[in-house]
Amino acid sequence: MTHHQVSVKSRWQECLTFSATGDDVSKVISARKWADSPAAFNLRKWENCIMKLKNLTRTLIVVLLAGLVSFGPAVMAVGITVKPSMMDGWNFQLGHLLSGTSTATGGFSLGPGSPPLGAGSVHFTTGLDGNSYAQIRNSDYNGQLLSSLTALSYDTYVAAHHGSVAPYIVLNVDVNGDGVFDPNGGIDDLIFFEPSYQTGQYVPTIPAGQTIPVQNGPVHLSEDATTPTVVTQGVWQHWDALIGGWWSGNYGGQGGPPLTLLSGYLSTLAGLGYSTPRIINADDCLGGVRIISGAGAPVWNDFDGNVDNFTIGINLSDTTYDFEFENLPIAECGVPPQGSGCTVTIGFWKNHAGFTGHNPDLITSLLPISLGSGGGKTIVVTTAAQAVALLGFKGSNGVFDASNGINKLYAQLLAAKLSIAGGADGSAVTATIAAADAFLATKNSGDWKSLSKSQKQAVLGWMSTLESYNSGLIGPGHCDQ
Ligand SMILES: [Ca+2]
Ligand SMILES: [Ca+2]
Repeated sequence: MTHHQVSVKSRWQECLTFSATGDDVSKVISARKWADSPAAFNLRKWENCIMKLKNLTRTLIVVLLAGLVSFGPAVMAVGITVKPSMMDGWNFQLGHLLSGTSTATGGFSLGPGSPPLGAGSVHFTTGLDGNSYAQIRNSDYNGQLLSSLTALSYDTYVAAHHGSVAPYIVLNVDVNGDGVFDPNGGIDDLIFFEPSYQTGQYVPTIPAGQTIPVQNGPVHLSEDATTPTVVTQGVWQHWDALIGGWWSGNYGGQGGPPLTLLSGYLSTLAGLGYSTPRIINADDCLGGVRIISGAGAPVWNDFDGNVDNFTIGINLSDTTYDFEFENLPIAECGVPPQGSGCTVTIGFWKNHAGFTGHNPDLITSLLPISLGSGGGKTIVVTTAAQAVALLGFKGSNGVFDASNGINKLYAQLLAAKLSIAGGADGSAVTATIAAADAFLATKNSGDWKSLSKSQKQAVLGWMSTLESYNSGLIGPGHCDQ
């Protein structure tokens, strides 16, 4: 590890020679707040310095993730695995640009291919309507100065797209630093780093004269032959947003280019008297650091892609997020993950099947699930849509009837099995499930009216026990508690 530390020190010495202020890291960092004293600091040299440090930082992260502890005196690097049971400040959000019905999905998947870290990644699809969007947002960076960013990078994989789009980064910016986020008031802002614009071909810039580096070049024609691009389908690509081209929602962008470097953006804002723009959350669930796909038909129609290896550095303290698949439902913001062993009700599952505007599909990854112990009239649930129908008392014949006890048993049994598949302890209902499954192997919704009184009581008894389990009265407890 010693040579890493030496390397860090030597790189720091390089940076320090560019510093007008002195001999330790904190002074260099404070010097980067160049907007406060621009005459005292050479920004371009600082950026070159940071770029060199970034390469070293990446090396340190790899070492750290390999299980070896190696901290230099200045650069700190931490690796965090993000998965349903440990979201670590991240939340998914699905929606639609024009407040329509979202066809997007967001979650974790294995692969595709060999992700840059681990075995899995965040998976986004937009569906038929490319104005839909799926994003994952982190709320741990609220209040951080944009000028304190010393790393910002990630990897994308595009399985299907039109033209050249790939998952992009959005930062919520509190331009006037008043702690209130008001992008629609014309002062606060959203800024966008989009891989599709990293071709080096977008001129002029704002302010004029900036050089936006080509990333993942050379520029080539997109797979559908419509667009000069650096985004390539079917491979993992690394993007460095810290040195890349951004566009601003309120300060010169046109829903896309003209582009600016982050340093140029800070310069633009400083020229307007805003010297301390900060990252800001929209609320606790809607973090100010965002990775998103969609929100722009038609180029985002039918998009399918992934994100992994997101690194954000604040004052040379880097955090790298490794997104990983886990066969567990993804918690809503503020709700404990079901992977902790809790249960949820049929209503929760109906609203987390991918058909409501803002919630991800938590069901499909838990299927197939059998209602019945096999053969005969056993139902095998293989799709989220089929699950929603059964959870909604439509029974084996697809006809809504909440007075049919077997329909109600299907709903409670399926909800219980989904919770158990998601990690909840099912021992409190093992016997109930076995009895219900044996019964449902030979009976379905059409048999309800012909059942004997004792058979109906048995069905309603199983249903009631499973309802108690799903609502947390028995078993491991409901996830809201
Ligand atoms: Ca503000
Ligand atoms: Ca990963």
